[in-house]
Amino acid sequence: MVTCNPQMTNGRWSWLYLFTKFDVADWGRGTFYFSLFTFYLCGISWGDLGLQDVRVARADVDGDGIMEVVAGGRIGRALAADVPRVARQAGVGVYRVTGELLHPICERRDLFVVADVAGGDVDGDGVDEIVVVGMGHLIVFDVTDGQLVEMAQMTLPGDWTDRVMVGDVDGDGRVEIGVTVYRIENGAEMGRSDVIFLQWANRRLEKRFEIGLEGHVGDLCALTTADGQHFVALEVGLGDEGGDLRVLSGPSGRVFWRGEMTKGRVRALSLDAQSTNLVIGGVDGRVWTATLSTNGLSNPNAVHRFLGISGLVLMPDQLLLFSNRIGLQMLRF
Ligand SMILES: [Ca+2]
Ligand SMILES: [Ca+2]
Ligand SMILES: [Ca+2]
Repeated sequence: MVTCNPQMTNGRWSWLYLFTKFDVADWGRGTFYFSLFTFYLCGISWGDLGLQDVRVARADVDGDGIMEVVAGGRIGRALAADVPRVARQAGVGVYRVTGELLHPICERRDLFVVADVAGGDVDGDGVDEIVVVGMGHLIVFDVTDGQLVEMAQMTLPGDWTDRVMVGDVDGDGRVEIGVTVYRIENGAEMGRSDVIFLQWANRRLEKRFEIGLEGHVGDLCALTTADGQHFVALEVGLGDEGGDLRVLSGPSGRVFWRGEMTKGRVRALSLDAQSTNLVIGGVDGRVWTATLSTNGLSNPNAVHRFLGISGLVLMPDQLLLFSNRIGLQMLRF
């Protein structure tokens, strides 16, 4: 059980950081360290990224083998859909996790829209880059001398670009950037998503392949089986209804596995994975885990209930959850 009081910092409401220790090695048995704990500590430390609707990812931006946290989101209040991109403000930052604190390494506050962030070694030099997507624009940032420096930018074939991932989904040993472009024709009930996969080649981003789906993609991430098969996992839904998880093969888009994973067709707008282990964040604040085997995904295992998840990221020994709806606090189990 977790209870937490909203807290006010610097005169504004902020979010809760939840740092949950668990043992990835125990995952297969569905056992998490934190499920064994009967006590918790609330409000241990404080911080404020100054962002709303925070999306998070992991990236080792200095190549020291330790993952940093990437966080991006809106600055200021939510604006109407017809407000142009250049009238908006957003930020992104890279943070070092030290104990239960996030320490900024570099931040930028001069972006227009950050709908989602991802991290990975886009150019294959052994150090991770940061990828940001929002309102039809994709930007790759390199961390150089403590600065987020723009390495590449691309205009996507549509403005409704909600999600981005970095991972090797075709098993060629190099990562792809996967980005969703959603479109709905005038008067149509159902829209369509194109997931466009890009790769760094000839010092620029080139389109490699595309997977088309009926419906809206809530989130996506790369996933592998223990025997080394590479897949992309994505949630598909429409409006408030979703939770349909699909595990697709790289370029072909062939469905390897498909199933309803949120116990009530709740949208899952946050997914993250490390190797075979998938975390699913529902819009109702529930979090599930599942493991990919050659038979597909295991039954979802409910691990936590939170309030209004905006983003989550699986770190080597922690699960970080972000929410707009609770004051900024850090929980340690
Ligand atoms: Ca690092
Ligand atoms: Ca790199
Ligand atoms: Ca690849």
